[in-house]
Amino acid sequence: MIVGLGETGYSVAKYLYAAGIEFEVTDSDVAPGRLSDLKALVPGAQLYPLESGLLQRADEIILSPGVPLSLPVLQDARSKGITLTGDVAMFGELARAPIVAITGSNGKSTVTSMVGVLASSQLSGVKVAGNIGTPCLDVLAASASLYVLEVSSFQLEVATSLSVKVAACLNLSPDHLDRYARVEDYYKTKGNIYNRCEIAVVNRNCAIEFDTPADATISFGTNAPENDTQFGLVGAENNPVLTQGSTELMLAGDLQIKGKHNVQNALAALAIGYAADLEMGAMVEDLKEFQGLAHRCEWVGDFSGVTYVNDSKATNIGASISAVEGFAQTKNIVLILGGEGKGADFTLMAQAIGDCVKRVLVFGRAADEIQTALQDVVAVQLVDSFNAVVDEAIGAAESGDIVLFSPACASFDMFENYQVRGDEFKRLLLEKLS
Ligand code: UMA
Ligand code: ADP
Repeated sequence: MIVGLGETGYSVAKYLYAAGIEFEVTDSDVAPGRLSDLKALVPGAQLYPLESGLLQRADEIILSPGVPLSLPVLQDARSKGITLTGDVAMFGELARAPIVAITGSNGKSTVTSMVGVLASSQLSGVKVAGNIGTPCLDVLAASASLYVLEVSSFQLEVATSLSVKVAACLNLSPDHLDRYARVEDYYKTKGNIYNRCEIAVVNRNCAIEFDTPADATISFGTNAPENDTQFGLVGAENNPVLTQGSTELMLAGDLQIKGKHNVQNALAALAIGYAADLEMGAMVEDLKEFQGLAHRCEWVGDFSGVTYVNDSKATNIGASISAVEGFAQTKNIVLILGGEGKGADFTLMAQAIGDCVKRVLVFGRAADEIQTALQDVVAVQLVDSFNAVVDEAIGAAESGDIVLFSPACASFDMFENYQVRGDEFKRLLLEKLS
């Protein structure tokens, strides 16, 4: 039984159909995104409503990540002994090439892409997939040499015994509090990445420690490394050297992607690549060329001395704090926040906002909540449409400032996803400024 017919559900359907395994599909929406594709794939395919009687007839239930395990219909099925699984867990059973699995609250897509690029320049048959956008079963191939998977906490709820060569949790900060009762539950779920790994890559600066293999744990962090199993930073704070043990690898300033968080992402990618047996010299040279991904602190343009940055992928407060900190030393910031708040505590942003943010513009469903949380530390202006928020930002910024769209919220209250939101931000800006 496939539950949820989005990208994951459709990918699972394609896999099962090709393997000749019978399945049914259920979704709480009557017209889910991939219904016409399913009907084209399987003549006569039916979509069923998500209800208990149906689920209890299943041999196995394959959940889409957006479907919470806590749904009573799923708990009922589990209590009847029916196995609940997901595409990542299935993939782990089926893959014949080593897997590198990357999770964390922020930086997953950046580091996954980096590792994909570094590995692809040294090996043929590297496949990059998972939460980054391509469901993992879509890249399952006999010719694969290495799988680099971005894995979300939602996927790790059911992928509790994923066998991987290298597992990494990049960092942890609060997110998805509309799904988890306590932030500790979210952190604990992230730790499932290490349950069956050969080599663990951990962040030395992360406050949460997981149980990882004592003789096969490699770490990265912002302090100096003590031995060859540690990656870290030495030298000047504004342009440190990325280092493994006592071996200097590269200057942070030689990276194309900017901000302290991206230096950490680069360290993580090198540590993961090292654990996956990639050659260090070639990795360092390739990393220097890495351009970064759209919607992650993406430079949109400079107009009348004002720099405009699209960070639409910042969908939680930890991401936006790191974006603000990345620009804090050089610019006055006009910060745009808002969208679907997912239960976050926005007062946690107050300290980072400090003196460097001159004005905050808020929009979307969480606007009131954010205004209440931050109005004692900064001027906060509530704006009632996305179009108007762009106008207000242009009006508020003076030469030398930066307009930073780093919303700290999910996009689903107003947009299909963060890409559509970021594209709309860029479109409106260019329309108004060029
Ligand atoms: N659905 C139900 N009942 C529910 C909830 C959802 O039936 O209670 C149905 C919806 O009606 C819809 C389908 O499930 O038809 C959607 O499934 P989904 O939400 O799992 O989304 P997919 O299209 O399968 O995409 C998922 C990931 N989405 C989520 O985890 C929410 C994608 O990550 C991922 O790229 C894709 O699988 C491939 O692995 C997106 C994401 O937002 C980018 N991830 C979160 C994040 O990064 O913060 C975790
Ligand atoms: P994810 O896939 O985990 O959402 P991305 O690589 O897409 O992460 O980056 C999303 C946003 O998170 C970026 O736009 C940036 O604001 C922030 N970010 C990226 N890397 C880090 C990091 N290592 N620590 C904190 N924030 C980060």
